[in-house]
Amino acid sequence: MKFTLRFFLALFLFSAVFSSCKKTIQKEVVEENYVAQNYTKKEVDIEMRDGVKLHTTIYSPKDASKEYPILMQRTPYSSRPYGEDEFRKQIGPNIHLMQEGNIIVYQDVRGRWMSEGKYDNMRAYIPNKSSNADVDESSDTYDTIEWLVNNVENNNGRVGVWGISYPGFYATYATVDAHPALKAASPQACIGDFFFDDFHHNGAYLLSYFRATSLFGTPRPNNDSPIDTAWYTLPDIGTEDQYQFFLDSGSLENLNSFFEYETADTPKIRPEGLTDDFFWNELKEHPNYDEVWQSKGLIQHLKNVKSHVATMVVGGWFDAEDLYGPLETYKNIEKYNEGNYNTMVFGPWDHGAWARRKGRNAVGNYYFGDSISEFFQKKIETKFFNHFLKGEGDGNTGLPEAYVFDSGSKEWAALDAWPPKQRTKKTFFLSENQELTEKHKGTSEIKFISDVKKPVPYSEDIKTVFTPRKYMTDDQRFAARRSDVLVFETEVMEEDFTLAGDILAKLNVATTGTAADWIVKVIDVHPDDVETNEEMQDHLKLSNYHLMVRSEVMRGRFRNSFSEPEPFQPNQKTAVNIKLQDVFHTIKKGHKLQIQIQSTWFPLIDLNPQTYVDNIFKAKEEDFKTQTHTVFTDSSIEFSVLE
Ligand code: PG9
Repeated sequence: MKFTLRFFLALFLFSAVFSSCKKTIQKEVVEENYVAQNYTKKEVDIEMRDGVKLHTTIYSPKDASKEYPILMQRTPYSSRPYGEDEFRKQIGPNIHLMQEGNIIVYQDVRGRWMSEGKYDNMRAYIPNKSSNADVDESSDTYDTIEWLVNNVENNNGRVGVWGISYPGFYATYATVDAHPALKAASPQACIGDFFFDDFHHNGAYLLSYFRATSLFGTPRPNNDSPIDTAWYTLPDIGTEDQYQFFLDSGSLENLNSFFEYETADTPKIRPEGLTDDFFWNELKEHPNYDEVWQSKGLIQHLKNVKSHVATMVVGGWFDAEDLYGPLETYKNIEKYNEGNYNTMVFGPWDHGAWARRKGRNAVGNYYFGDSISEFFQKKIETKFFNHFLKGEGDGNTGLPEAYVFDSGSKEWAALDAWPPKQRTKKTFFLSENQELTEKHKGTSEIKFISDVKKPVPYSEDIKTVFTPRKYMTDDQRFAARRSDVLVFETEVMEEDFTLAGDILAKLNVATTGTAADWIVKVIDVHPDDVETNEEMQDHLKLSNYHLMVRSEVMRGRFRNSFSEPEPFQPNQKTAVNIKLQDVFHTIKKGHKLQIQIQSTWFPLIDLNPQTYVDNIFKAKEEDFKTQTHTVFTDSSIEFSVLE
């Protein structure tokens, strides 16, 4: 395998830096009440241009002998604790930025918690604002920054924003029509579009997000006025066995009762004309990628990010919640804003793990190494903010365009582009004897029964969770041994084979029904004698471990358009293309590359009735039918491979 010298050198240099850092980054311990000892706290209600006041908490270093930048997070999850004598245990993006001293600000976004106004889930951006009544998260951020730089003592006039997940969405939003004082933004695992992040994947509804729905769909009681305690409750399905519960529940219509507001005399305010949770309503009344979802997508508005805003987009290769968002955010800022400082950092993390300090970095059963998050916090994130907010670093951050962790070789790489320029497309074909080969060995048909009474579990370990995370690195042998999961794998790799970038599955399929979902999983099959980490418990030994590296679903009705769904014609060979999100993973010498194809993935996603109905949220029990599906072996999968 030929690497360009530059890449190899970069890899060597950064491996040396990373391994030396690994030795030096001990788990710094922060005193229990560090924040209270070193910061003062102030809570203010900042008036927006339309008069609505947003509750804002300001932590300022007690050392008033110097000026500090402002680091802000806007959040729907509360800036609590409330009360100027109540302090968070830790503030800011990481402990280094907290200990060095920065003015740290948290704000409840409009309509949430102690802020006034009407909440709007993923509030749509208003491009041509014509009056002070035209407000969105961009104008709220602008007005907030304007107030902060003019009213907070000892600030140096430079503002940074950061946030993970939904707060990451608000961090991205800050870069749109940005305030001139905004100099650095780090959207992390940032939601880009709820039709491709979190609640949907390519049109399939994530049933596993069911309980999280009420987090955003329950309006505050008491006429929507500010409140400092949680007013919503997550539905209690009464069992840990989420698979059986949802299988027994049948049609999604049978779940409505979890979201109906109590009787009229409860304190909850019924939104106009709604009998149940307005987000559950939105999900079930808008099954297609229509104006409701399109208007809320933020990626489309990243075409004019001002060059005074440096961006560092952060994500985890094994983030089950938001992968589309950070990848599309980085790529669109890069594509439409030439000359901006825009970089990305992607590591072997699940949702938000880079902000935690656990020492040992693992996702579910799979271990990637020690102090990876700590290395990111100290050597990447802190350098980024200190350069743009405090002018540190000799003229640059010293950071690469793309700081990406190879989850197969378990090493960082510093690349000058993502996806890497030194990559080529390699296409593999399926064959009836379960081979995955670069040579097409003729077209045959492989059939399997897709039984709606026995859908393929998405994991061997399905618990009732807020949102599923650990399955992203689960061993897929349990699925490989089912007759409704097709398996195709290469010979043992004779040399390292590095996947770097997106993956495109080009399936040719048919069904006896008129609707079907198609799921593709990319798997790194470990050899029987693979080295195992001595710390690992026996059940986590990696001998023949089938590590899921990437997975994705395409709800077949959306194969040609997410807005205009269409049925399958029974028994008609049909093309279904599925784009799988980027990976950076070396299939090491001695391992095998495997593909699994299936049609159910339960209850990660809802069950497709396999009979075409306009809205699956309203499917009837009789619509759910077991069907026979066919995969033609002229289907192929195209990988981006490092040269
Ligand atoms: N994107 C994450 C999420 C959104 C909605 C429901 C559940 C999770 C997050 O903001 O954490």
